[in-house]
Amino acid sequence: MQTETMNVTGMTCGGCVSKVTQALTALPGVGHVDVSLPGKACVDFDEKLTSRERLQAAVKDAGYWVAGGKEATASRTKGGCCG
Ligand SMILES: [Cu+2]
Repeated sequence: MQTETMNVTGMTCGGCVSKVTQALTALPGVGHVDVSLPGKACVDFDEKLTSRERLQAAVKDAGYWVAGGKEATASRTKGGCCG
């Protein structure tokens, strides 16, 4: 198991936290997920089953961004659970 800490941008409330948590938990090989405001996600994952890139993609698919990721500077077209 590896632990990845990501800076997630775009989360504004508890609904966002659970959305990101669910998106990460749904990936194969992901164990404990701890997401907290304003934008931190700690993920335990099995590096044989998933990768950092997939974790970041899951966050992106949920409508958020990972700071330091490839597209961190791209403008957000969606995001948040409320908007
Ligand atoms: Cu929200």
